[in-house]
Amino acid sequence: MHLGFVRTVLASAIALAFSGTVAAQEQTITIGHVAPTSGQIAHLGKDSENGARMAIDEVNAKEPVIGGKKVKFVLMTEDDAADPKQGTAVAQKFVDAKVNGVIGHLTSGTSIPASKIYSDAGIPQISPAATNPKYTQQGYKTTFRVVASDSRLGAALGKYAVTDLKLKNIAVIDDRSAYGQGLAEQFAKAAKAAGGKIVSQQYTTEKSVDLNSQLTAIKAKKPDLIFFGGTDAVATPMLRQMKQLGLNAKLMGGDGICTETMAKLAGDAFTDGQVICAEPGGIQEGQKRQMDTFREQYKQKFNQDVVIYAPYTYDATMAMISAMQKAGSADPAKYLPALAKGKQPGVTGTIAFDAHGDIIDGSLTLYALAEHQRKLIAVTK
Ligand code: ABU
Repeated sequence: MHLGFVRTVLASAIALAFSGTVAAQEQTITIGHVAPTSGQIAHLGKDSENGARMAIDEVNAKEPVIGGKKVKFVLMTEDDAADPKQGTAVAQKFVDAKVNGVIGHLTSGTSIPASKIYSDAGIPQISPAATNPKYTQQGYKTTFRVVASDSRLGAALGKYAVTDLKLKNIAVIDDRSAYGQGLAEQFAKAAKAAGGKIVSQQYTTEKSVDLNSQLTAIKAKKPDLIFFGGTDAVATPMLRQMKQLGLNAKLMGGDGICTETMAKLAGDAFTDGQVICAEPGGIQEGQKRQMDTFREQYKQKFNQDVVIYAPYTYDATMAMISAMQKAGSADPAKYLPALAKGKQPGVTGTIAFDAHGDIIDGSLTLYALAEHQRKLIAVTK
C-alpha cells in the first residue's frame, strides 16, 4: 500500500476521533425560535429571530458552562407563517427534536394553541410578543411572556384617546385575529368607560390590503379616531386609503402597528402625529443607554434597524439561558422553577414573571409617528 495513502487515512481517523472527543465534552443545548418569517408580517418574525440570534451568539462567545460542563447553544429556527395550524406543527417538531426551550411564538393566534403542546411536553415557552390575555390564563406552568397583555394595552389606549386626546367619536376595525380582535375589544371597553362612543365597528383580515368599503362606511360617521386591532401589514395600506378618501381622523393601534417599518413605508400617507400607537413594554429614562447600545449592535450585526420585537426576544432568550445557568441544568424540568422565580435586568426592563407567567410590573410606551419615525410620548406603568 502506498505510504502517502496510509498517512492520509490515519490523519483522517485521528481527526475524526479527536473531533468526537471534543464534541463529547461540549454539550449542545438547543433553543427553538419560531415566528412568522414568511408572509405579511415576515419583517416582524425576522426581527424577532435576529434578537434570539444576538443573545445566543453573545452567550456562546463567552464559552458558557452549565452544571460544570462546557456547553454550546444552538438556535433551531422555524417559520409558523402566523398560521395557527403551522404553529402547532412547528410546536410538535420542537417537541420531537427535544429542544431545551422555545422562544416564540410571535402572534397570539399561534402562541395560544402551541402552548398546550409545550405544556404537555414540559418545555418552557417564552413569547416575546403575544399579547392576548388568554395566552397566560390557561394554567400552564411552562407559559411565559416578556410583554404586557392587551388588557393593559387596550385599557391604556382607550383611556388616553378619550381622556387625554379628547377624541370621543371612535370607529373600530379589527383583523379578526386573536390579537386584533382581543385588543380592539379591550380598547372599546376602556374608551366607552371613559365616555367615548363607538360610531362604527368594521372587520378585515390579517391579509387584506383593500379597506375601501370599511373606510367609506366609517367616513360617513365622521369619527375623530379610528382604532385598528391588527398589524402594520394592513395599517400601512389603510393609511394610504384614508388619505385618498380624505378621511383625516387619527389612527390608533397597539404594538402590531407601532413599528419603524410602518413609519417609513407609509411615506406621506399620514401627517405627523396622526398615528398613535403603544408598545407593551418600555424603559424608563435611566435604562435608555442599554437600549441604545442594543440597537447599535443590532444594526452592526444585521445591517438593519430594530423593527420592534428584537429586544424582547433577546431578553426572553437571556432569561431562559440564565435560568439554565442558575439551575445548573438545561433539562426543562430542572430549570423551569428557576425561570419561574428568576429576576434579572434586561434591555427592555426587569424580566420577572408572576404566577401566570406574565411579566411583573411591565411598562407601556406610547408613541406618535412623525418624520417617518416613532416619537416617544410617554412611558407608563
Ligand atoms: N402583540 C401584537 C402582535 C403579536 C400578537 O399576535 O399578539
